[in-house]
Amino acid sequence: MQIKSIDAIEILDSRGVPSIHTSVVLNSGHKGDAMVPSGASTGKKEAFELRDNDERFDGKGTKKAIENIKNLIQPALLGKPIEEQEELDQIMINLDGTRQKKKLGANSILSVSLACTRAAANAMNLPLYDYIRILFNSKSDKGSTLSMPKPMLNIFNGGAHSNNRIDIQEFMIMPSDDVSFSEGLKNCVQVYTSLKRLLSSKGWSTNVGDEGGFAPNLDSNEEVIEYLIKAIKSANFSYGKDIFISLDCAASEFFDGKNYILNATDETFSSDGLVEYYVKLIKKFDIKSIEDPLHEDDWDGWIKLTSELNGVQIVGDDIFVTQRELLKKGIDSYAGNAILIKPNQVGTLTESLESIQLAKENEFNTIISHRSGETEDPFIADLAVGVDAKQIKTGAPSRSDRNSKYNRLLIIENELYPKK
Ligand code: 2PG
Ligand code: MG
Repeated sequence: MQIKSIDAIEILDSRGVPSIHTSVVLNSGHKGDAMVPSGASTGKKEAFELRDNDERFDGKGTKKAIENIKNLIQPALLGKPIEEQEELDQIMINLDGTRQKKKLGANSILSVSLACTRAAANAMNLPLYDYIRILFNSKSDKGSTLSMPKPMLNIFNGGAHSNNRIDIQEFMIMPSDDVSFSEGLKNCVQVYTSLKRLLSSKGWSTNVGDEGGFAPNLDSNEEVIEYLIKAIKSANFSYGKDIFISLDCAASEFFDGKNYILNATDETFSSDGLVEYYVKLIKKFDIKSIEDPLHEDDWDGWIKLTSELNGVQIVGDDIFVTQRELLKKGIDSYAGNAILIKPNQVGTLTESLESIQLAKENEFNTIISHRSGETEDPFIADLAVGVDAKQIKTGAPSRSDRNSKYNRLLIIENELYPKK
């Protein structure tokens, strides 16, 4: 089956910022579409998001990116076989020709890449997650079986995702491995509701940040964690047994070029000082996973923290930006032990799958992730299941841009393990 036409329009993401919806039509009549997300705390080496930089939408329009899809990508892909995801992605990579996909824009390329994946799955009458599994296994010795991921729910938003003074960007809860996806999600929703009640009873606002988590102006990172633990307990769960806490510090956002500045508590740390701060914090509160604890170029700090924390998941987001070469450097230098996978940081499905393969070959954990600016497209839910990622991070259980992923996972779980 071959590509007959590709069309794209400008749509809006969850922050009201323009994004792209792309649809691919095959000569068989089958179709596939995709929408792409956008980050706020972005890594410097991420693939490039092409924006119009004109008077519309504060310069954030996507008309140029859409023109590129119609006038440059479409002619290059017309008539190409849809089953050849790698070849399709490679054609776009070559057509762009730049390291960060600056010519066509990674937003254009990714929307076509993912729409092609969906069109192929539809044409083969396969669920998207199953088609992704086939693609993934065709290139990997480490074959994937389908599995439901453990959700990481960001129920308190700080940093660049809110306007409070809290420096750590994401305070997440995770259910235990012993329960099913739906049971774990239900338990986390109960904690989310219990946190809302608790904050409200203390007179705090329960308005939410970009990823659906609460965002009141608490005094410190520690105070947020204490609230989370209280919420877990008052929902009748055992902290450290039923529900765990993980953090995304997004430390590049509070690094001033020399030091790390925690605004909420008015503290300044060197890299070594921040490592010490984390070691204490993680031990005190039994934190299970920490993402971007140090800024993306602070490799020495990353290596130090990784060597000091045994048994804690240390996740690279801005430092690896879903790119193989950076992940390879992390693996070789013992910087971190897990990678966050965001397809729009690299720009094609094929390159995302390659990074996941490299992670798996080296026993790095893989967490599939949303962006803070999302759409209702649940592609990452199928991706997490198809590559057997074990973990997915997609915000609080609130707002449909986040719940579209959780809901898709509930549907997939019911397909894979139907309830009698
Ligand atoms: C992150 C993400 C998603 P953003 O840092 O992990 O939670 O945020 O999309 O703003 O980079
Ligand atoms: Mg992050």
